[in-house]
Amino acid sequence: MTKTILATTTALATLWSAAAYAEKWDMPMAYAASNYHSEVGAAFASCVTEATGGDIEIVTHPSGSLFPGDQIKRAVQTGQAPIGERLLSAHQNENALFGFDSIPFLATSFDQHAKLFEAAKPALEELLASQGLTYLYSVPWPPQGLYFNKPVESVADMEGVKFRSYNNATARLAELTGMLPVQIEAAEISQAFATGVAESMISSGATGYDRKVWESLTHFYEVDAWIPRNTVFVNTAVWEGVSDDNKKIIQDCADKAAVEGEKRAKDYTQFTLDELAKNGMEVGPPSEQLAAELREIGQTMTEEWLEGAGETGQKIVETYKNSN
Ligand code: PCA
Repeated sequence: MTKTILATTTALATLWSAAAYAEKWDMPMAYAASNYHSEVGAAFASCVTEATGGDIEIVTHPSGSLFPGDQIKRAVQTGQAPIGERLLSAHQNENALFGFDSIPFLATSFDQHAKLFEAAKPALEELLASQGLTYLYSVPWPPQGLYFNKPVESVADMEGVKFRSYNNATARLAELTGMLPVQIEAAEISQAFATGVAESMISSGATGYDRKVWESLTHFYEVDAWIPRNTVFVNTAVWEGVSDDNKKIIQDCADKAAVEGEKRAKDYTQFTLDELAKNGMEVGPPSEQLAAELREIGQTMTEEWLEGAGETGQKIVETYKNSN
């Protein structure tokens, strides 16, 4: 009898202490569950849950189901969610540095982009830290091209077109080409195109594929304007409460996710462009005229960014250029 009571008490105590230390981290993500960003996030979550022995269980919520994309950063900053993934270039209004990955024609291949990211990473981590966020990992999107519901040979053809934007650079691009920008999260774009709220966008083949945009759009021009990233960050106060051992485990899982994510981005690029074509879209390079006109607009946007990002921004671009 005494033995049973003792055993039960010990079991309860063990359970109790396990419960006291086990934490569940809900992780909001903005993009389709089938997209590689979300799959890599889910693998990262399992990695952490398993390797911490359940001390920290991360549960991902893709498709903007917990918080829509434009609320994720604030949710993590305010502790409503401990961790999350966000396209940081959408927060360029807070600080121009967040837009380092959306400067037209600065880094248009994955290799160039990796060097640009390398140059920007320390400043980005510092900026996040100043906002109470700790950087964990980030993953690139494929190169950005232009989608339309008609053939477009020049910037003049873009006049008055309703354009779906996802960050400051995309909105500015619309303004400079005479289009009408409307900011819409990726989770909402199929509907926006179907109802005519938007008729065009700049994005990757990946997002066009994820959202089956061939149901409304007809042309994809491989402009390769830039390569933006999604970043996973954790609330710094939450992070400080994590044991050193678990911090190391989480960082290792994050490092793996970054490597896997980049590989998946590369694999997904051609696959999704092929799928757009298979589903009836015209996929190809822009006309020479369109490419030249876009380059000129890109020049203006680059100058504007450099002005906004000040010395830190200039240093990033300089370091990047020297690394090529
Ligand atoms: N897809 C995301 C951002 C960049 C991309 O390729 C989107 O369109 O929202």
